[in-house]
Amino acid sequence: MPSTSSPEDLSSRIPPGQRLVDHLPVLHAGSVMRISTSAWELKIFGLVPRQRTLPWADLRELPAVDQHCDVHCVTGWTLLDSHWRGVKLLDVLEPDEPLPEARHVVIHATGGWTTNLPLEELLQDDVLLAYEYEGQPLTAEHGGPVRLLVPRLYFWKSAKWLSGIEFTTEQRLGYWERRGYHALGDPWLEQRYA
Ligand SMILES: Nc1nc2c(c(=O)[nH]1)N[C@H]1C(S)=C(S)[C@@H](COP(=O)(O)O)O[C@H]1N2
Ligand SMILES: [Mo]
Repeated sequence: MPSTSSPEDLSSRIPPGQRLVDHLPVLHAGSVMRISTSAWELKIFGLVPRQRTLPWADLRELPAVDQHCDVHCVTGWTLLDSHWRGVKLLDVLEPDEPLPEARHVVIHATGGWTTNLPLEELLQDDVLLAYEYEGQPLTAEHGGPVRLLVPRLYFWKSAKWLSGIEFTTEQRLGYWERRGYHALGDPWLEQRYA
């Protein structure tokens, strides 16, 4: 996307306390997970009518979209105009998913890492199951073959090596949230820590 923004426009896109970076850093707890597309699958479980798993081939049959967005890491860096391709979470869910009692979500990653968010944040139109970054298949370092992308919240909610989406009634804190990070994590409200 050609940038037509003036410096003034750019500063209005940088949340409080953030500084710009010019490329996407690699950042995660633990080691890089290496998962082949043939082994990748997404488990959809918890408060759903039927627990199910979505394999890579089925994900690729769903409509793909391109998305340009800014990402904001809680450690203070912001990357503007990142470009992703994948499937909207709203196109992955069946009409009867989740059950009406669901209020919260636990996102699971291969290796056991988790993050949590309120259901309404997951159901935003810009939440993506991303499998390409800047026109290339998403590398293992950046969470490939498939990661979650939740652009409205701090980037730690965008789980790399996405393996499961679990719907719950009560909020269940994830890996960083149990260690003091904010349960929601809105960068514009600077919700870094609980
Ligand atoms: N599975 C998993 N996903 C994760 C993390 C992690 O530790 N494990 N770290 C998060 C954090 S804090 C950030 S900033 C981004 C970094 O993504 P990147 O390495 O592609 O820049 O991944 C997020 N997703
Ligand atoms: Mo982060």
